[in-house]
Amino acid sequence: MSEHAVVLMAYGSPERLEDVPAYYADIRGGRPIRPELMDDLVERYRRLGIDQGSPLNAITEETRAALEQELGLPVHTGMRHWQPRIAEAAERALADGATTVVGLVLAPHFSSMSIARYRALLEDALAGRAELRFVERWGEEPGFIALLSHRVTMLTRDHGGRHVVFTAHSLPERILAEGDPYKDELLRTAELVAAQAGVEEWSFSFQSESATGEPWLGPDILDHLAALREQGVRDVLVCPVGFVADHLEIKWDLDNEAQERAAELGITLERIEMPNADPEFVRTLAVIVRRALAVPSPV
Ligand code: FEC
Repeated sequence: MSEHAVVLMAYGSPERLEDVPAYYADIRGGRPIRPELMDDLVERYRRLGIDQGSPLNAITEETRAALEQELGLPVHTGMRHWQPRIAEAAERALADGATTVVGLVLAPHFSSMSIARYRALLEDALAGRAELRFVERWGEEPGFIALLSHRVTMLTRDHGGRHVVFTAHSLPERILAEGDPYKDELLRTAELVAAQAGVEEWSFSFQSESATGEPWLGPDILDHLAALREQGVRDVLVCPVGFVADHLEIKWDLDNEAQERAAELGITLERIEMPNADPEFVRTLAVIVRRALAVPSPV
């Protein structure tokens, strides 16, 4: 029994190819899916090798276990679009006797279309049965900035003139008119990492937009690489700031699609390793949780 618990939330990923239709239906929230888009998604997961397991789910479990050990508190995984669901994680925390639950999403930047949805799922599941301390954003967390800037430094210091492209998942452009802070928060993280890594040549682009028929935030990385090439850039380091783990959007959209486009353009493209379950990253997550619980971090 523990009065404090953490619900650690992530996007979630299908474990087998047969799960892809149900997973995609969950993402679409019941809205129809064109058959060619479903076929395309199944094919991407097949080429990702999902039948050997989903990297995202495995890394999330590794992170959960390490965070639990670091904090000495129960940490339960809740997936937004797969199992275990956020509601199951909330029930487990309550069954453990938690009266205060910290909600932490493995995505650093707030958006009404992202973090707010995780929050609503957790709030509904807890239904007032425990106090919720929800972490809405952590994109400026010093440990996170230090981890990314260290990785950027290691991959730029011997590469004079290397251009760093920071990336994050795109969202429909309409969020800007709604005053959503997502884009500003992403740019702030990029600025902080670039400053700490001493990088002067950098830019920001979005990735992984969906074919939903409305405009999404850009520039998309595939177009951005072409624009950079026109400016004479030949050597690019990609630093994703809106994701923290290896998953489809990294292993497919960057390591296959963007890599292929870069090769066509004659650009050398490398990316930093994702934080995944790196002990330094887990310590940063622990700092965030302890702050939410107002327990001082050990020095
Ligand atoms: O490895 C995996 O299996 C899962 C990878 C994955 C991550 C992820 C993160 C984010 N998404 C965000 C927003 C949207 C919006 C839509 C949307 C659609 C998809 C589809 C797949 C998918 N997302 Fe995702 N996202 C991941 C996977 N995402 C698969 C459906 C096929 C496709 O469009 O390619 C559009 C929904 C709609 O159609 O209505 C919007 C945001 C993030 C980053 C924050 C987070 O991790 O929660 C924002 C990982």
